[in-house]
Amino acid sequence: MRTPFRFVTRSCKAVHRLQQSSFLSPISAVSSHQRIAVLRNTSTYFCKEDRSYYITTPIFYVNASPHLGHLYSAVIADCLHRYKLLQGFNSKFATGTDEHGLKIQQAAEAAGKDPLTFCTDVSERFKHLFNSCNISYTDYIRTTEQAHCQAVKHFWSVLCNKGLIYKGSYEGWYSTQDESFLTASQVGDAWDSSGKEIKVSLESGHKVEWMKEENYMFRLSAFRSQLLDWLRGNPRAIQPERFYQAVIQWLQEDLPDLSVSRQRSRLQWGIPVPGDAEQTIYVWLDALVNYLTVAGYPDKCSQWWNVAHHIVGKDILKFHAIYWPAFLLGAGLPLPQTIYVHSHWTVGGKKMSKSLGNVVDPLVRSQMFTTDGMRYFLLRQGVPDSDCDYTDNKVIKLLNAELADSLGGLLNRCTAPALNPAQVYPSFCPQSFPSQHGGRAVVEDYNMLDAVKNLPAVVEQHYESMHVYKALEAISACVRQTNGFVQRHAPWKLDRRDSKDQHWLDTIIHVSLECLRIYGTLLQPIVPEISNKLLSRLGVQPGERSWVDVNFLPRYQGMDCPFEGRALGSDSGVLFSRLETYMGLDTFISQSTELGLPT
Ligand code: ME8
Repeated sequence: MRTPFRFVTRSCKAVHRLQQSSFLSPISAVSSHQRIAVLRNTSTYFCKEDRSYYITTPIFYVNASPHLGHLYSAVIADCLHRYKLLQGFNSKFATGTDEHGLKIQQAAEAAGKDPLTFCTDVSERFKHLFNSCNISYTDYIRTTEQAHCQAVKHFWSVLCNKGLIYKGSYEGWYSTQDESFLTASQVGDAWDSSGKEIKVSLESGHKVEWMKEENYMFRLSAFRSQLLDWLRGNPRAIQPERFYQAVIQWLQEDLPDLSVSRQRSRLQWGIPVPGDAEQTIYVWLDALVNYLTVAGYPDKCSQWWNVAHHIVGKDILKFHAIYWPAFLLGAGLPLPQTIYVHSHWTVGGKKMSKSLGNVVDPLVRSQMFTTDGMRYFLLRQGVPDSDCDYTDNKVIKLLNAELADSLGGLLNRCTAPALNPAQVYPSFCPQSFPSQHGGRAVVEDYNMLDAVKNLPAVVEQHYESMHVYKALEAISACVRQTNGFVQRHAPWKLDRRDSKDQHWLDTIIHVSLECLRIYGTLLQPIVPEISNKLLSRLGVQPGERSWVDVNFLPRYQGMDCPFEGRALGSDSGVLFSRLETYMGLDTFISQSTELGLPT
């Protein structure tokens, strides 16, 4: 769903004054919880009913601890949620854990724990990771909660009453690791570690087993043309485009009815089929309904359900783009607005997985590189269309170049007492930087102004299509241009005793601070702590940080600038400390263990 920016701006302006007067708190670093509260309050001033937004991550299996890939999905969703709040939307953001099914039943058995205790332990680990990384979810759902079990039972009964579920028998391949039924064409040969021939899923590489069971089937085959109609009528429903095409392709192939239950004798850890205690509801049907549970289903849920957007990894596209919409069509409910699909993080070219032993622990990395550092890295390097290989060295190089040197260096230069002894947002002098050429500015400076002026629209477009890396690329290019501007005019060489030089010096700093204000505002969804530090240092109040405040350099257009002449905020140290490459990972992990940090 694209939001017309002009509409947002106008609808927000009327209440903007209200917000300004309600945020007169002194400028100091604002805690992340306070900031989210401010954003929320801000939204309620100018939120209309129809400006709701609902974003979800997959709910994660609790068979193992979270890894970097899980954090990646959560960071993307958090970024879109924060961005929507900045735009004045009333945004709901759900994440959580998927706790039923054979895979979890077996993992709990292997751990020698009762399933619920096992699920609670691992679910808490996910929650702890997300809280530590400033994932500002509004809802954390666990599929073992009562409200969810009721919602699933209700959903099942609706499908049943519509004649879409029938008792049948399934004979075919099943992957417990993927909790997925597979057709013969989706299965291939492989050898396990002992050299024994096994069958595996061609897509995931996980082992499959032949099963033959009496169970309930869903009439999936009846939905092929409705699904194709939906997709053809909504070409942006699945993004990026290559995944949309993949789903269209799948829908041209075989689409057999889907088994939606397992025999209770095999699977006890799940929700019983209403009216048949011998069967347990298939874990994917159970799990997908979580998105409705959070929206309020089976009670009134349209406020959220009509504006739902899912973030998913490419491994679970089929479940979200075929099974889920078919279930929803069957239940007579609207389909999600967008399914944003992302690719995988690999290590040494292989998908991170516990069985391969190549998982990257996101908690350890966010302690090493800071939470914002990790968030920035994941969103700057993660490309939805293709897999991305993770190394610590890439993180160090990127963060040193873009956060420490480029952005941090710019802030430091423009606020250092040597260049800015009065510690204010200095005045802009139109004669030094006139809108017609003729002052001291050169053509590259005008190009920079154009780029920064257009930046919010560019960033908005990329955030809307989940190409966050492109938004960050654009911001980073502008930061480099602003550094070039300062370097080119070397304000430290100007003579303060000469009034023209003094005006030009002030103008250079004013323009650079304006650039920084725009970068800080646009970066809030990505690096909330760094942005807060930056904006606080510039003296930008919490109520002056939303999307309506990204009007760049009003003095250049002959308008007033509310920041001109204002005292800067206090200096709370470097924006982002350079990371040292000598800090070896092994050393860090052993230190964390000694300190009792969870690894
Ligand atoms: O599939 N790179 O849960 P799950 C990027 N419970 N993202 C990754 C990743 C990687 N290497 N590995 C995992 C399930 N992910 C079901 C979902 S939803 C109703 C039920 C992310 O714990 C990515 O989002 O296996 C992927 O789709 C999800 O974690 C799978 O998590």
